Amino acid sequence: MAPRPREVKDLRQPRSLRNFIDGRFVDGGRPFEIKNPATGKTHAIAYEADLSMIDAAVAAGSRCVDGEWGRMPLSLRRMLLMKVADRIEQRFDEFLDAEIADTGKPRSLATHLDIPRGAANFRVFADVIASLPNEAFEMDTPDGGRAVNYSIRKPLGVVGVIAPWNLPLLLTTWKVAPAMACGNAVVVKPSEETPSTTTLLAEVMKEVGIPDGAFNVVHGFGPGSAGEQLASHPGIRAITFTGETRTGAAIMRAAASTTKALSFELGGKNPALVFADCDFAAAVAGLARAAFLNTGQVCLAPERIYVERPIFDRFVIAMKERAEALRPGLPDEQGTDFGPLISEEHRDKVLGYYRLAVEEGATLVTGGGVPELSGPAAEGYFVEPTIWTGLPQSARVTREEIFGPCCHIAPFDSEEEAIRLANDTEYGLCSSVWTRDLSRAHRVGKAMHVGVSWVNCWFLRDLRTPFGGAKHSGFGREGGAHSIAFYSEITNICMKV
Ligand code: NAD
Ligand code: 6OD
Repeated sequence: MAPRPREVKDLRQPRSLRNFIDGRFVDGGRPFEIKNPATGKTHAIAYEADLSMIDAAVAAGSRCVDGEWGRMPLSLRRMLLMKVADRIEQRFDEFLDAEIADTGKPRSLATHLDIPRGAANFRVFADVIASLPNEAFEMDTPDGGRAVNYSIRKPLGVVGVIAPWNLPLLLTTWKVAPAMACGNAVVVKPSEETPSTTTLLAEVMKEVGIPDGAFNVVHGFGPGSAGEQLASHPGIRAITFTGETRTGAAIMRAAASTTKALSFELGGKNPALVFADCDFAAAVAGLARAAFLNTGQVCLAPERIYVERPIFDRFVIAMKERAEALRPGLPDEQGTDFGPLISEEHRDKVLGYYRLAVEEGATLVTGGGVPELSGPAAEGYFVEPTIWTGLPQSARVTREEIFGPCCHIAPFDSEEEAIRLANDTEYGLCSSVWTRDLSRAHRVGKAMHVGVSWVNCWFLRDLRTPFGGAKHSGFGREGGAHSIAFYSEITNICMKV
């Protein structure tokens, strides 16, 4: 793709990110700063919604589901969602600038991943909702007659969307699009670290004519703030959440007394299994990308890589070369392909694991510290891509989710051992198996106790397929018809004929 011309922005004034309620940006709320993690500089101010704003957003959503949005003919609703996708693409550079300012990620990454998926999510679910069949069963009745059962889908009501910071637009729209396709209203709480693209999305909703109240944005934090207030709100019928497993547990507790439907995409400690018969170059390229993309801040990243012993040493050296070739820097600098972590706090956490790995007896293959950078990036939250070997399966570094650009590589001697090691975790989000043997690929892929089991690839999938985690990585599946099942209320109509 040809580079897009860049407008020069006046960044002396931080942007103001207000709450969006009932089709309007509203004043008020406690201000908090949003920093660009590549420089540590404040680039925006968001306003924490108070309880009265949350109440207003839920009430607006509820009116809209009972009124214009919930009753809108499907063809019109579908067309509006397509327009949202078109408008994201028309304002592509603004979404890009906003996402980069919040996350510090390389422009090339957000150009190819985050923003296109934001638009694609709306197109996919506009199509899915229009093409999904309803169930129907014809039956005999006790009096010798017949009855026909058929199911119809209705909106649940107001859905709370609580989003994380790692892929902000991608993960928010992954939930907003199917929820709205089903005729629900949404109240979205973006992460307090990355509220910009969700706020921009509110402008888009208004511009394309989404009815007031169908899409609301409330800014804030988790406990005692907008996140908890949404989770416990009696007017909200469902919470869809992506984030840490611990946060999921807190949301369950907050949501319990109002018996909400919940869909959770949580943390992971994902294994990759590399067999000696794999396409070696493809496995190295695929797993280096998987481990370090988005500075390792992808829930699907393989933090545990198991390699069959005959190719173990060669694999470790090849991964080391890949890690050392990554260039950290500002998002727009020539050659930057490795961004910062999201915050100083998260950097402290990741560096804590870097120290712990050494204390636990790891052999440091590469990285383990902070890169030396000059200029504005010197104040950014960068760490080095890091690889370890030599840790036991019981080490905290090989059991706990780090969510940084790091992986531990260990050898295995048999297929059975590889499967056992891979499944020896409390998480179950995804896995990847690298082999040329199709029978083994199927056997091992099936043996993985995960929601998504990749073979010779990673982060690749048709958006109509089920996505979600097993064990502590979540519950419920989203994607295609699975999303529609979660975001709709199904009524069976049984008609005696
Ligand atoms: P997080 O759990 O800290 O925060 C996620 C969201 O929850 C934020 O909007 C936050 O404000 C809100 N929140 C926090 N505490 C809350 C509470 N008590 N009640 C209600 N809301 C609350 O997660 P994060 O740090 O933003 O993201 C990183 C985590 O997300 C990692 O664990 C990663 O694995 C996980 N993740 C999972 C997936 C997936 O698909 N399974 C995708 C992306 C990220
Ligand atoms: O691609 C998706 O739809 C998805 N939910 C990805 C999750 C990535 C985690 O960081």
